[in-house]
Amino acid sequence: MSARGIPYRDKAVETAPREVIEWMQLTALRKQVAAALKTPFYGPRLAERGISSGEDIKTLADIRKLPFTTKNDLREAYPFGLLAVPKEEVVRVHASSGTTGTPTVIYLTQHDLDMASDTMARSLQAAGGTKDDIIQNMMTYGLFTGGLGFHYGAEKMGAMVIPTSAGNTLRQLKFMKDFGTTMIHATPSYLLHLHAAIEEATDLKRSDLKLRKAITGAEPHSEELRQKIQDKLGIEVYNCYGMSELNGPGVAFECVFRTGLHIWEDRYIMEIINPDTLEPVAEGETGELVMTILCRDAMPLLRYRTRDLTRILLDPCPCGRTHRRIARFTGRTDDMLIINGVNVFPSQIEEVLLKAKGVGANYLIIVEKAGDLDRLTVQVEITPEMFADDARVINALRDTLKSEMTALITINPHIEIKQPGSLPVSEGKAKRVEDRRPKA
Ligand code: DLL
Repeated sequence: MSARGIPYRDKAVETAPREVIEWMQLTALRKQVAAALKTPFYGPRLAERGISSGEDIKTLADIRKLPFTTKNDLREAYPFGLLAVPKEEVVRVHASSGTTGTPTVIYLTQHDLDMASDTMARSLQAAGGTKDDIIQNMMTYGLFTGGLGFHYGAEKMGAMVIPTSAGNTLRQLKFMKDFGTTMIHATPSYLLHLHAAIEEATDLKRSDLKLRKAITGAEPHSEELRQKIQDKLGIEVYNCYGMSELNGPGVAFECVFRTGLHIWEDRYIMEIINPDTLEPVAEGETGELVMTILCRDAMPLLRYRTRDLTRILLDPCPCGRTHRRIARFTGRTDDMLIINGVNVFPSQIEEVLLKAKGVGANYLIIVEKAGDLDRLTVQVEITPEMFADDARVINALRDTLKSEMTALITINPHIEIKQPGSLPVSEGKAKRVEDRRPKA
């Protein structure tokens, strides 16, 4: 592709010299620290480190004086401990799974929402999206940012957005055909599922569709899987990374060259650390991505430990953007599972089991593929007393566990009740999770 053909939303910022990006980062970081000082959560933590004003950050290297923030910290600060503006200024809340029943929430002012949408629009334009696109968003609408977060960005770009949300594949296909959808947003596993549905459909051929691009993310996937989806659907597939704590999708995004994900460095400061020593790794080495958000007034987030493992790509991108790229993610440093794009912590499942009467000592969480999608099964040993009880009581326990888990993790598990002592007991640390899915 010629340099002239490269799409930008804001070329001056996207191709700004490194010194300019760093100046923007320093200015914004000082503002974020000043905002953080106003919050009940960060106030005392920053004071402890001798930081009493944004001006205490003299250079970008001073970021290392700031504390890390973790998902557990967000739980501690739930619901409003990180609020830096009067509550009346908040116009939107999003949330993601916490490690227990307490979710991690973010709040946004109207200005924050505009910035988040602009970041998403910038990402979409980098991938070649335009205002002429007809975009069907197949990610769940609600607290999850893949729905509304993406939607507002696509609208900001000026595209026609069809908010079909997740699931209901036959209706997805009907809309794709009837509206001439050119771009879709879905998890990688759903894209494969969609392809299988197109193959099976008797009243639809691939040539009936105008589809040219898919944006995919929310769960790990390999380059091979991208190729497979591209080949099957005959489209370009772009990797998009984000997390609700950082405003959702579009934090890092592939440009038309699709060789790694640009991080928008005027909106985020990235660090890659060794998760054991918490020290920075050498440039180009794999480590945990740590992010500081620079574009949010309502809720500052300093040095957030994403738990996602990646590395910085050192070669410049032919697109001319100066915002550095990171490689496809290789895993996480914690035990979070991503099941059909939904984050699930084993501790959330355990929390439900511990509360229930009649549940025994052992359980096993199994994640496997059922067709192209993921399936979650929880095998639960019950107590000898419960086992001796009426089948109706046992069925009622199964139903309760199923509905309580569905309420907490938003996906519907299969519950298999097991007799006492029937699950394997491992020596040492119990093995509670079996992820039987092929490696992404
Ligand atoms: O998954 C936001 C999102 C929506 C991203 C739509 C992309 C597209 P959370 O539910 O908070 O937010 O989950 C964030 O999902 O820490 C990663 O572990 C994983 N993840 C997200 N995108 C990717 C990706 C949304 N492209 C968590 N590759 C993150 C690998 C991803 N993992």
